[in-house]
Formats: sequence, C-alpha cells, structure tokens
Amino acid sequence: MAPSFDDANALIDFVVRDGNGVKGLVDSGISQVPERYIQPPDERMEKVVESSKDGFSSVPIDLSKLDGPDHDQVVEAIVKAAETLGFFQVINHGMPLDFLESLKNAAHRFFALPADAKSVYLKGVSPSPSVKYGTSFAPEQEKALEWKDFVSMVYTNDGDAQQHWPKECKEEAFDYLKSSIEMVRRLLTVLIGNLGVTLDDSRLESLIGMKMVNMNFYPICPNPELTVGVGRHSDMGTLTVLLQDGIGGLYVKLEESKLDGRKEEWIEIPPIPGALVINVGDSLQILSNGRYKSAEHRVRTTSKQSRVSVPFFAIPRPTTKIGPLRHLAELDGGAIYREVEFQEYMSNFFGHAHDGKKSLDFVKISAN
Ligand SMILES: O=C(O)CCC(=O)C(=O)O
Repeated sequence: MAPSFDDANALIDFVVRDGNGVKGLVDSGISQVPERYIQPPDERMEKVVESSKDGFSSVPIDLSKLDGPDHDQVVEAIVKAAETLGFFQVINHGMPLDFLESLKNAAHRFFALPADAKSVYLKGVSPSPSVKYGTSFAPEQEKALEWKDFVSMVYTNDGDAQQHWPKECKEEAFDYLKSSIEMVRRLLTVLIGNLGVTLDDSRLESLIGMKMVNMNFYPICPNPELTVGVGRHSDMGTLTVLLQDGIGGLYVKLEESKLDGRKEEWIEIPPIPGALVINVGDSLQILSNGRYKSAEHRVRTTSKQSRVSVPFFAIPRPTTKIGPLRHLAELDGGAIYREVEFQEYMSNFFGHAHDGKKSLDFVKISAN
C-alpha cells in the first residue's frame, strides 16, 4: 500500500529512496500533488507569457548546408543563436526520424518498468557508477521537488555501455551518443573557430571528454500550475543536444539585457518533428568570456500526457582547466571568469539545487 504522502519523510522514502519516482506516485492514484512538490509562487509556470521573440528565430538551422555553398550563412546563424538566446534547433543533422522515434520509445520502455527493476540503478547500488536512475535534481537540497524521473548514462567505453546500460534503452542511447558526439564536434569547431581559435583534436576532446546521455520522464501531473518538471537552470557543459517529444513545455529565459526593463520573459522552444535542440552550457560561456550565452531554461508539467526528453551532454573532462580564452580576455580588458579545474566546477554545480544561472557565480570575477 502506498504511504500517506502528507508525511514528508514517508514521501521521500517512497519516491527517492525506494525508487518509485514521480511515476510511482502518479501510478498510486494521487489526485493532488503532495506539498513537497509545490513550488513557491515565483517559480510556478502557470502564467508563462510567450515573448514576442525579440528577433529570435525559431526557424531551425539546416546542418547539412554547413558543407555546401551556404556554409557562411549557416555559421552566422549558429553564432548568432549562441550569442543571443543560447538555444537553437537543427534539422538534417544525420539522425533519421525513425531513429528519433525509436529513441523516445526506448525512454518510455525504461520508465514503464516496475520500480524494483529501475531501482537497481539507484545511486549507491547501481552495478556501475556510470548508470544512475533517480528523481528530481538534488532532492536533499531542494525545497520543492521537480516533477521528473531520469536515468543517466555516462560513457566511459563501449564495453561498459554494453554491459551496464539498461537493456531497455542501451542500443538507442548508444547510437544517439555516437551521433551527438559528431554533431557537437562540428558545432564546437564552428563556434570556437569564430572566436579565432582552431581546435586541435586533443583540446576538442578535453572540452567534451565527459559524455552523458540522460532520459527524462515527466509523468502526467494533476497540478501543473503548482509544479515544475525541471526548475530554472543552465547546463554545466559545453553544448547539449536534446531530443524532445511533441508535448512541448521547454522554455528559455531571455537575458535581462534584452528586455529593456520589461519583467522576465520566457520563450518556448517548440517541438519540431525531426529537429534536435542545441544549447550552450556554462563552460562555453566561460571559455568565450561571456560572448556565448549559456541559456537558463526550465520545463513545464502537463496534465494531458506524460513527456520524455533525451539530452546528450558534452562536458569538459574533470581535469580540464576551464577559463576564458586568453586573447579574448585581453581584447575585453580582462577575464570575467576565473580559471578553474572542471572537477571543482562540477562539484559546486551538483552541490546545489537548480537556481537559474547562479552556477556561474562560482567563477565570476566581481567588478570591483
Ligand atoms: O526536458 C527538457 O526539455 C529539458 C531537460 C533539461 O533541461 C535537463 O535535463 O537538464
């Protein structure tokens, strides 16, 4: 029998420790979200106003044109998107539509498993440190939990992935990882090339040396107006490639400087069949001395249908030193971020609940 979800400890035991997740909560037949999921009024998403776009293009970028006569225009579009919103969508990226469908199906297959089959991958008991199943982002640190379950697969080598990634989704996750790596290499070469640096293979690899595929599951929510799927945050890595399904609900915040005094505004990244979403992470913002914008984003919940998304995160190797490119800092009259070993940045990132772009404060050099 499901415990009383009015008792916060029993709720955490059921959802987090026993691995039932939000899915288990919903399957138990709740008609209202437990208190612990209720966001403070400022974080609720019931009144999301879609902005007038402010010149941000929602037209996806055709990546196949990077190799043809339109190369320069495609580079310009990628750079502009990275400098403004920090988010863009790509099509003709080399992953066929039926493969993307199979990837979403694989995510549904995993989360449809009974809790005891998923909980073998809980932190502390998982057969490999590279696989982790869980719920919310940092339940120990969060005042209000996120309405999301996830499985995370860190790539170390082909053998580990074959042996340890969950069989319900490993083939698809692995193929997605391999294709995403190629895409990220091309995009980073463009973006860093635009900063006047030609990346050699070893430098490129140090910037994307940690590779991770997550599968996110957002169950139907009885009170979407009180909850969030994922709270406001930016990603810590260099670039993220995201497959979302057709449900929608991914929102990106416009930078304050673009708002001319208007209050905060969020733009929805609309689902486009066959497209993948790309976003800039903190590491690329740091490296570019603030030129490229790591995008603050969050996810709405819905009462209509469960949603899945599959991000691939390209993350610097823990031993890589991340700091602004020296010539940019000189050009700009100083670095706005201090150099840090990425391991340190990552520990700080995971040590806090999602809180917008506060993760960057860890390395920000104050103005005075
Ligand atoms: O589900 C989404 O659309 C975004 C997921 C996300 O932001 C994350 O996993 O960090």
